Amino acid sequence: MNDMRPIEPGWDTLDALAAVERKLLWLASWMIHNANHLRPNRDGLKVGGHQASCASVTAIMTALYFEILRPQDRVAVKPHAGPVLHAINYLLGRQSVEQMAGLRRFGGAQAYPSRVKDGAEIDFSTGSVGLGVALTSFASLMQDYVRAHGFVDPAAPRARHVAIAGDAELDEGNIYEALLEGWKHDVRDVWWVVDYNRQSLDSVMPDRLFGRFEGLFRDMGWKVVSLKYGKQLQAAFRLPGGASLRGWVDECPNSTYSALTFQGGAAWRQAILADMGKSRAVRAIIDPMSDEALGALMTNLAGHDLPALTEAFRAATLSDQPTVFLAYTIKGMGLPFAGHKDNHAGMMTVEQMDAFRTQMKVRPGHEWDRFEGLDNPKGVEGFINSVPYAVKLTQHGRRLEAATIPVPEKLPQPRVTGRRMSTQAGFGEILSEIGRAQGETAELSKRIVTMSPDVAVSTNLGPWINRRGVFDRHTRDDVFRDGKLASAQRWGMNPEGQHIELGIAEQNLFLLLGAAGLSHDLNGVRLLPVGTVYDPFVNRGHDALFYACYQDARFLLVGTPSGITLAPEGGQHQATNTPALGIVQDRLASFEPAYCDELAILMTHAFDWMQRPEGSAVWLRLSTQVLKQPERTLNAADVIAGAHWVRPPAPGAGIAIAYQGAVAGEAEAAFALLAEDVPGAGLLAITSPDRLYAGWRAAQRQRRAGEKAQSHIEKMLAPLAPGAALVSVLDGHPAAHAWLGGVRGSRIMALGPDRFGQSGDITDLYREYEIDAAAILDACAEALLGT
Ligand SMILES: Cc1ncc(C[n+]2csc(CCOP(=O)(O)OP(=O)(O)O)c2C)c(N)n1
Ligand SMILES: [Mg+2]
Repeated sequence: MNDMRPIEPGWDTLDALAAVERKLLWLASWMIHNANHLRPNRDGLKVGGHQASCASVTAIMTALYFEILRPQDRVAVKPHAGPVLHAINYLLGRQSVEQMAGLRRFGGAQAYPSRVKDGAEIDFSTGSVGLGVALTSFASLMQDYVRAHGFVDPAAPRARHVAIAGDAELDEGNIYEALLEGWKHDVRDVWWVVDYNRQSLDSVMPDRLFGRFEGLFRDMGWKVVSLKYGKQLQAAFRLPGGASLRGWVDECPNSTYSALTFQGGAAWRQAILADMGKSRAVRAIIDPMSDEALGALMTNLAGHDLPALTEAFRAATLSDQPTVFLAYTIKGMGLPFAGHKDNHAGMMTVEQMDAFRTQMKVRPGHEWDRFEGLDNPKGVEGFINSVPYAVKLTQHGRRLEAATIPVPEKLPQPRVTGRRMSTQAGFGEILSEIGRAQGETAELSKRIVTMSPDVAVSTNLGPWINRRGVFDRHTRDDVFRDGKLASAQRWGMNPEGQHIELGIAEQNLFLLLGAAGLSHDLNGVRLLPVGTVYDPFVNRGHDALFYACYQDARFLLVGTPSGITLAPEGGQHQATNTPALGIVQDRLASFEPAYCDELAILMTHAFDWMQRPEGSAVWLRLSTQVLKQPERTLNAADVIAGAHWVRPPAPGAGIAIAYQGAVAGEAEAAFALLAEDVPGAGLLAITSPDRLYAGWRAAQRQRRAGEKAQSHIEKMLAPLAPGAALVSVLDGHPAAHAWLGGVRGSRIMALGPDRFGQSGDITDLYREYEIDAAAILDACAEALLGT
């Protein structure tokens, strides 16, 4: 027991924890009840909430938050236990009644914990099951990273990264990808506490699963702590006849156990007697018990047993080995639908809530009072005020602060003018130059951390890695280099390395980018994470990318190569949807430069934008298409805003060609011919349909609010005649550009592959998918003729 806590005589920590548990169960249930029954409902839609899922995990969260966790620890809470987390923060004085009463309402507490919308007390957002759990492992890896690089005070206590997981989350494949990657990186200080209620949304889980989980985790180097029976049941098992009783419960199928729990003590008695009625010893245990006491005994699982939970957690704090706790629980514990298989979204009726209120000794009108109905309110208050976890980390609560890293106005870059090269090669060269860590870029260089799912070499990260090394907690030699075997890659691994190697699991890339991209908040250390991936395989990790953006993680994603321009590679490597994804993804600014001068501007911008409070993550879509690099001076602001004129149109011009990315050469060739017939025509380079669209929407909003505003695309297109023709082209689905026609009512011909690609050379593929110079010219003719 923690002797330091001010507990009154005759009252110990466990009493206080039990009171807190009771309060949390009440508050979480009431929050959901209030949202569904007591607020006006304007649209007739069920508001929802998960009282059973909350009840299932209340004791676990009580033990963790009020006894075990320390301020530096970071926690991902299963999404549908959000109300318990809000109630915890309320008891700790960090959540308001208004927010709780506003659960699931616009501006109120979010349905599922959200860093961005709920604020500084939420360490990790959750919602898409499985991802929050896995994120803890990557956050722990990043803790090792910032410590190994000397970015934090070595004396500062290490954080434990804890996921409070639903058992159905273990069905998500990304969990196992993360386990494997975590094993490779020898992660530590991770706990996954599984609320093992053996129920998901639809059903009760097969019994045989349990053994599988244990084995899987052990194989990955984890410690497995099975928390099955509470102290009361353990004591009963020690009595004569106890072994038979234990054998019976052990063998009891999950579905029968759930059903008996729902039915209660009499049903338990009947079932036990039916199987073991002849055993005098068993009868000696159960006969003297009331139905209620028997029901309580049989449902005394360790996941609801504060002594068992605190004991196990405390023991585990002695080691940094990753540990999974399989805590047996009952979904809906303590509520009328405990154990019922349909209880996932089940809710107490008004009558049931009234009875529950009486049971909790809460007076009507005092439902939100922090200590209402508790036998020892002063004692509980004193206890809560001494909770170790509750120490604020900064004036912003749990959110740390990190200074921004200065970004030079111009990044060091190789001379590209006149060279024939691709944006992918340009990216590799610029990063490699930064990797020299000289002059103005010294600090920037130190804060960049790169990562890639087994495509570091093929996305041109190699030269950077040669300079900066591969990160590993342990120093590992480069056998090839030591053996003097020729290789372009000189990759020893050591704690100073700045590239994190990942296996081919794109979800892991995005989870790691997510964790690294929150390092300023979580570790108080500003990092500039850069992840590379083949552009089509962004799709493979898209939910985790979405998740990283939802948390407002800051990183630079480089998708390369992309589109049908990776021609012979063909097949499923050609994704046309990524430019559209870049437009629709919130908190991700997406760009596609055609030339390396644009790329350099955009990389500089990205490192700055990632660090701004109003900024976001950045996505660069690059290509292996080799283009002769132009000699010119660009207006950086235009490139960043999303478009610049390569050949401005004559005032009142009737047509312009707009291109994006790798098809620049085709557009230029078509333009040269067009300009012979239509001398005033314009050629527009689009570097970001995403920024253009966002800017257009913002200007519309401003104008609706009565302000004067002109977006960048409106400004760019202004010289054209009203109703002028626009021909746009990109190596991606043309929907990314089709909206441009709406800006000034232009007739638009939007070109781009809208079918699955295939192998071929660029000439054949551009012709087949109608993005070559001839197709662009045809579209110009069509647009001008107006047919
Ligand atoms: C990726 C994803 N798929 C589906 C859902 C919908 N969903 C929410 S909770 C849930 C089941 C959760 O079961 P479990 O994790 O065992 O939690 P419990 O409520 O039993 O504690 C599902 C399928 C989701 N949130 N995320
Ligand atoms: Mg479950």
